Amino acid sequence: MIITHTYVELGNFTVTLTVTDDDGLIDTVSMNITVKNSPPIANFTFSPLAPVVGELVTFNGSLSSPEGGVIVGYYWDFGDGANSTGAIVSHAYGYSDTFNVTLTVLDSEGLNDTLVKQVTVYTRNIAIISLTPSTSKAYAGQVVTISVGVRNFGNEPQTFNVTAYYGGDNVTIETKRVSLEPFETTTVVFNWNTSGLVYKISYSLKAEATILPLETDVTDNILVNSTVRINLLGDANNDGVVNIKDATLLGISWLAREGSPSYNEDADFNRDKIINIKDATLLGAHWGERQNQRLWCRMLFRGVDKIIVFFLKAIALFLTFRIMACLNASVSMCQGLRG
Ligand SMILES: [Ca+2]
Ligand SMILES: [Ca+2]
Ligand SMILES: [Ca+2]
Ligand SMILES: [Ca+2]
Repeated sequence: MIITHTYVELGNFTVTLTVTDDDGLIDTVSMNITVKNSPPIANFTFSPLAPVVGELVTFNGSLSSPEGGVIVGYYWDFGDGANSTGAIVSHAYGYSDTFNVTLTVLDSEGLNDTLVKQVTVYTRNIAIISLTPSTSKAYAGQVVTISVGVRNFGNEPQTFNVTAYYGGDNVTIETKRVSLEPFETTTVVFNWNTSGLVYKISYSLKAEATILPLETDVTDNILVNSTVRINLLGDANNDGVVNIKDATLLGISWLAREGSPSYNEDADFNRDKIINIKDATLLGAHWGERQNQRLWCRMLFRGVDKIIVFFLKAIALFLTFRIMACLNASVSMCQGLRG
């Protein structure tokens, strides 16, 4: 037969078992037992399991067991010099490291227990570290490549967007998805088509990485750097007009390749690193163009051209008729004289 009994007081007790059989015979056995307090068992969980710097971590010690009595105190040491009390507490770490978190529980019987767990706190920080265009002077229509250096300064992998912009109004060039391992650096290349941009204006370039939740440093996610000036195609001396001066510069650098002393990048209109007939053709195609020349102005000039040509043709036609009339008259006069 099995029975249970709960002692309500501490101390030494003698337990006696007496058994009687069906012949009426009896036997007895005694044992001493000591009733004493049991220490509590400390236990806790924390969330999130992989926190980042600045993130609030919740520690829950209510899983601890008093093993007799009740728990009357929870004492926390977060491992970074900070402390707290209470069954459920929160703490944010100010830097990245692996911390020993200690929970000590005290029960109503005056006994205690301690448990240590390690919490690794991560840094979340990505940054744009460089921004370099392929040229500082581009002809409208030229594709400028922009190399953007991106680094993960954090110790956890990250995937995020990087966008390149131009101009004060932040016109988007391209957005690209980037994945980086901890402390990895990469270069992202953007292609900027400058077609339709206004001449003689310097456009600033900007690259921006999306801000991650709880990112440590957000100021380094944006980099504004470098300006690219848009020039008039054919304007080798950058004076805003395509004329004989530009043709002269082209002639001076004729057949020069990049690296040679006579090579002039500004006369290499197609940017193929050699100055030749292709550049001369481009210069010819834009001959006479002016920077900032308004469209109505160009139309007007073209209109005036046509009117002048019309008048010249009319004058030529008139003179032709006059000459023919004169010739006819001369012929008639000669025939009259012969007659
Ligand atoms: Ca206890
Ligand atoms: Ca950052
Ligand atoms: Ca010029
Ligand atoms: Ca060329």
